[in-house]
Amino acid sequence: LDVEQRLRIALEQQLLQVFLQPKVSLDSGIAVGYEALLRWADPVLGFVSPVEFIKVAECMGLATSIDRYVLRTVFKNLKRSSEVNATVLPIAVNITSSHFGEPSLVDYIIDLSDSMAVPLELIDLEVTEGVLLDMGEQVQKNLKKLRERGVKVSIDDFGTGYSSLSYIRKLAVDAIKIDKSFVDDMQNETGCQLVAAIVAIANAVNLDVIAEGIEHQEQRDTLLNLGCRLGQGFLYAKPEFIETVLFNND
Ligand code: G
Ligand code: G
Ligand code: MN
Ligand code: NA
Repeated sequence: LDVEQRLRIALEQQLLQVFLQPKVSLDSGIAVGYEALLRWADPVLGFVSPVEFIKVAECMGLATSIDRYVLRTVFKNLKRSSEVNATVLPIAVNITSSHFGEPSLVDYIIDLSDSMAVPLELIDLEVTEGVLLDMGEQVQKNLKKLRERGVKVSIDDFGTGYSSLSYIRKLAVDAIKIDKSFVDDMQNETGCQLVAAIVAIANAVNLDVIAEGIEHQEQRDTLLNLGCRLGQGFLYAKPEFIETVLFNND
C-alpha cells in the first residue's frame, strides 16, 4: 500500500528489474546500442511506472542508490556478455538530475569499469534537461571527466523542458534525444517542421540526434528524410529483460 515502504524493500530484495530497448540505425534497422529502463512489478502494489517511483525515490533520497543499482546490473551483464558474445554494444543508463551533480558519480562509474574490466566506452549516460537548468560547477566537472574517459552523454526528453541552445553548447554533450511527443506530432505539418529544425540544429553543432518513441514506418521514413539517423521505439523493439536481450539471441 505504501509506495515508499515497498520501494525500500524492492531495492533491498532486488525486485527492480533492468530492461533494455535497442537504439537502432534508422537506415538499416540494426541495433547500435541499448537503453536501460527499470521495471518494477511489486508483489503487493503490482506494476509501478518508473515515472512514479523515480519521483518517490528522489523525495526519499534514494535516487542515487537506484541509479547505482542499475549501473552495477548493467556492468555485470556487460562483463558476462563480453565473455560469451562476439559483439558487445554500449548501454545507456538514465541518471537522475540530482545524482548528476554529485562528486561521487564519476569515481563510482570508473571503479565499476575497473573492477569488472568493462571499458567505459560501453557505458553511455542519459540526463534530462533539468540538469541544464541547474548547471552547477560539479555538473560541468562530471561531464568533462566522463567524456574524457569516453563515456557518451545524451540529453533525454529534449524539447520538453527549458532547453537552451547556449547551455547545450557549454555543456558539450554528445547527443540529444528527441522526445516522443515531437515524433507523435510529425503527423502535422508544423510538428514535422519542428522536428526538422531540431535535427538541423543538432547537425549544425555536431550532436548526434536520436528520435524516441518511433511506432510507425512512416515516422521512420520522415525522420530519415529530415537527416535523423538514429531511433528507438516499438516499431523496432519494446524494452525486454536484460538477460533475455543479451543472452537469448539465438
Ligand atoms: O520505460 P518507461 O517509458 O516507462 O520510462 C518512463 C520514464 O522513466 C522515462 O523518462 C525514463 O527515462 C524513466 N526511467 C526508466 N528507467 C529509469 C532508470 O533506471 N533511472 C532513471 N533515473 N529513470 C528511468
Ligand atoms: O524518457 P525516456 O526516454 O528515458 O523513456 C523512454 C520510455 O519510452 C521508456 O519507458 C520506454 O518504455 C518508452 N518507449 C520507448 N519506445 C516507445 C514507443 O515506441 N512507444 C511508446 N508508447 N513508448 C515507448
Ligand atoms: Mn532515457
Ligand atoms: Na526520453
